[in-house]
Amino acid sequence: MGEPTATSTVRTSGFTGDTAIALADSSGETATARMLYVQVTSSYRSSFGLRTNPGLLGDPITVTGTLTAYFSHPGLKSPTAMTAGGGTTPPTTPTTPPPTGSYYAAAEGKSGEQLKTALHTIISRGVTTLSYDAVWNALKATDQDPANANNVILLYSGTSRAKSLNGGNSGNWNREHVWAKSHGDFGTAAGPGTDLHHLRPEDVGVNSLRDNKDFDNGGSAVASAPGNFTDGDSWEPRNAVKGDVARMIFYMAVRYEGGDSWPDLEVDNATGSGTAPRIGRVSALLQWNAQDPPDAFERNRNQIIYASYQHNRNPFIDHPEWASSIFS
Ligand SMILES: [Ca+2]
Ligand SMILES: [Ca+2]
Repeated sequence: MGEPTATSTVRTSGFTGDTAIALADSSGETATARMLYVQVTSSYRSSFGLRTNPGLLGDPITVTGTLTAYFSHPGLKSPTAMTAGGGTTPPTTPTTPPPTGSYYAAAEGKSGEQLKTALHTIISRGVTTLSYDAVWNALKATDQDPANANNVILLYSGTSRAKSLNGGNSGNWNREHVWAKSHGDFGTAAGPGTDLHHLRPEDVGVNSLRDNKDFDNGGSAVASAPGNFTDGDSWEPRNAVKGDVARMIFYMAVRYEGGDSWPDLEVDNATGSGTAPRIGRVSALLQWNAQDPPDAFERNRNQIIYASYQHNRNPFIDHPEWASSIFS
């Protein structure tokens, strides 16, 4: 499609470099949100760089590699192969069927607001709520380091830290509310403030840096949590948990619809909404949901919460495609 120059800017003529190209499923695509930005490493530049080969614009190309963020946009860096011509079929991401076949039966065939309503009913039925104190031990199970059963993985910093170091002091980990509790002011009584689907272990210092900021791309690098960025009113988590964060926020917006005296939590497309029961920015969250699909760790924690604690699921981990149906 052209030469990406920024998150939402792709140059389609007058190419100035050979280092990056933007791909799309069809040569008529104009929306950068439906493009993949690919880094062209030095060995491929003479063959595929657009400054050297402007005539390749619109031609099919097959690129092999691992999806990651590039220009803060869904992308692929350090490709392991680039060849001219299209593949026979696009690589498909294996979709994991929900472990409980009937759990989502009432949502089947629905979309948009109807889907949201159906999912709200499904995930609000038969829920066990935890005390805030019980959250400590639950997180030691849901977020256990797969490589070390004595540790938990901290959400933003990615650090593996001893379960026994839970607490409120420097060097401890504590209970991060991914949906910041001031956004709706729901506190830590049994309810949204103790809902394991958005609670994660985090370093005390990193937790206070994230504070109650909304989520969005951009800002300065966070020295104590590599890969995270922040500015005055937003936080960008590291790439490996961008989708996790988005799906936790989407869950909260569907789970809490104003019943049981809790606020109606909703996503919006802003940052800095203060104490309103809102969190943004939905455009970044949808992008993150697409670029960081659920992995084994995230699916495992959803299953543990369902089987052992709350008995409800995060539908967006089982069906990440539902996010755009409801929130686009
Ligand atoms: Ca992830
Ligand atoms: Ca809601």
